Amino acid sequence: MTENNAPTRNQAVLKWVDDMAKLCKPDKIVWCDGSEEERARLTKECLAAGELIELNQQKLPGCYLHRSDPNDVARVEKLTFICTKNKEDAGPTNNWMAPDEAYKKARAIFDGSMKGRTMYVIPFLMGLPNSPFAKIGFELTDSRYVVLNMRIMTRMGKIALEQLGDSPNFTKGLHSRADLNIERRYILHFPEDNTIWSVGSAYGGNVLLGKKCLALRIGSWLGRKESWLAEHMLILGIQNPKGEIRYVCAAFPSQCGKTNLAMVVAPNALKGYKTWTVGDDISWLRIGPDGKLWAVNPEAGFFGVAPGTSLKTNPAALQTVQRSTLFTNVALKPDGTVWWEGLDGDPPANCIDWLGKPWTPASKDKAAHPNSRFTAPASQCPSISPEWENPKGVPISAIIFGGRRAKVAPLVFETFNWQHGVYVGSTMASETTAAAAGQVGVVRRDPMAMLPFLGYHAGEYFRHWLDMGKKITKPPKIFHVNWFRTNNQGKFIWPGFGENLRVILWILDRCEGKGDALKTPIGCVPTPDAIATTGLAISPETFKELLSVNREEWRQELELQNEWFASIGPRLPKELWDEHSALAKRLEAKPESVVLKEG
Ligand code: OXD
Ligand code: MN
Repeated sequence: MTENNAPTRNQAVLKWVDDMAKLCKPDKIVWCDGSEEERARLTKECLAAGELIELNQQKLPGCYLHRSDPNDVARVEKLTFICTKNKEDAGPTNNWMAPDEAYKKARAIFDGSMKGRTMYVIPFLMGLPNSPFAKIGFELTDSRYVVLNMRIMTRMGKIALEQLGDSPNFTKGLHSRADLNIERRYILHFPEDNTIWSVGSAYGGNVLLGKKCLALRIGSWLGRKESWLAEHMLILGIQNPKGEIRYVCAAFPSQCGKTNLAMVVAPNALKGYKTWTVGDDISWLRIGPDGKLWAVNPEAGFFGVAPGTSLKTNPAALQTVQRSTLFTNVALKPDGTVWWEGLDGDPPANCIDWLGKPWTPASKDKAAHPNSRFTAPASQCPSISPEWENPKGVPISAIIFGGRRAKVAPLVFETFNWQHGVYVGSTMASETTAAAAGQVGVVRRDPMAMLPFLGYHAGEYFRHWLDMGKKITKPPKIFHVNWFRTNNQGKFIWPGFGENLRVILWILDRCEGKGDALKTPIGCVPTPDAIATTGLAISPETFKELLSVNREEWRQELELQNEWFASIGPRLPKELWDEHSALAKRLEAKPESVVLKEG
């Protein structure tokens, strides 16, 4: 048994660690405590082993660069499985493997995979200590890089052990790099066993098991069981000139600017407004005693996409990553600082690219990988909310679903009620991005931005959302936004970034029974003057185009939604088909032009 040097007497933990050690056969087992001493020791070992490169410590104190294996740079959805006893329970949107087969396949790869290596035991907490939202997980890993990342992304060590006490109630995560062979790579979730096995990868989204695996896939399963929601949503606080703060949650597919919106800065034209970051990727939502929906960010750090992050797009993120940050697959400049495409200023005259090769602006490949990342403590963010560690969470006024659509979806619309909002979330669509391996630019349905992160059947997930709606006595309003609408030349017509706040202010007005809106078949859009446009170089015609709802495009959209709903099968709630038919009817009805003053 591993008991001797273990900082816990929890028998369930000790037995499981022992069993996993027998399988993986590490030379040594180290229990992580999350201390500064541990960070310094592991960093030193990583530097000696070439797993980290020290960056310029004057300019970027506590910052290091990691280069991953070139075949291991993104989440691999085709190797990600939900392993439920019944295939039907994983649903049509997930890869499924029978638990026995999955354990057997992975066991063969884990067997002896840690020989000559150390197994690190990471106890971690997702959420805040003493919070009804908190969940405890363990990750056993043979990667120091994983330990260092988990230290930033979660609350790890003693704090998690204390919270767990003697309880056998924890998520069992096992990870080994094994031989980093894509043919022997699996990301396996066993929701019925509260277990995650990830093998053959070292990329964050596949191996930082607290994040997508626990907080979303296993989290969504637990959420259904325990009546809460685990969602792929940022949490943002908006303070008005009177000092009142309202919070919104927003779901966008990967690489559609969630981190940027979570740290958005009010443009000069919106004097007196201030924004507060609570979370940039994941929300756990529960019904509070007041009947409202309350959200917590279960993470402690940001695992953000570097390319495109600049003073223009996200000054707060740039400030956040100036210290104690791990960079993965970005370019290295001669002065020991980092660079990526989209960073302010000219590209460096020369640097070392993410593969470790010399690069100049004449090189045809990118210097930083399009999915290169920074891992940084959330506490370093200049806009971090004073409430971000409140164990109760923050009350949510609005839920925003955001697709990435060149046409069809207007800049913003308000749904008619919770059920209609769930329908809009369930039919969200977007183009694929570089966060996941595979083709980029293909339109796919991404319900609630959860397609790659659902821990169970999509139809039942929608049912769970509908059921939650019946229990929330003071539900947030649900909206849909699309920052990505283009004109006929294919150019974006909305400036995005800080200006998105103008749209959010209209959303908040609507939540308070203010803000003018026009009822259309798809929902309520702002009247042309309901969104502040002072200081925006947008013509009234363009603004009209941004808010327009084209009935013919929506009829075609309905056809596509038909196929999508049909693909979910009989577990798709009837209410969503009803919403689909109701929209079809509204599209056929005579155009209305009712201006609604009331929210
Ligand atoms: C992420 C993702 O890394 O959504 O957050 O892929
Ligand atoms: Mn994400």
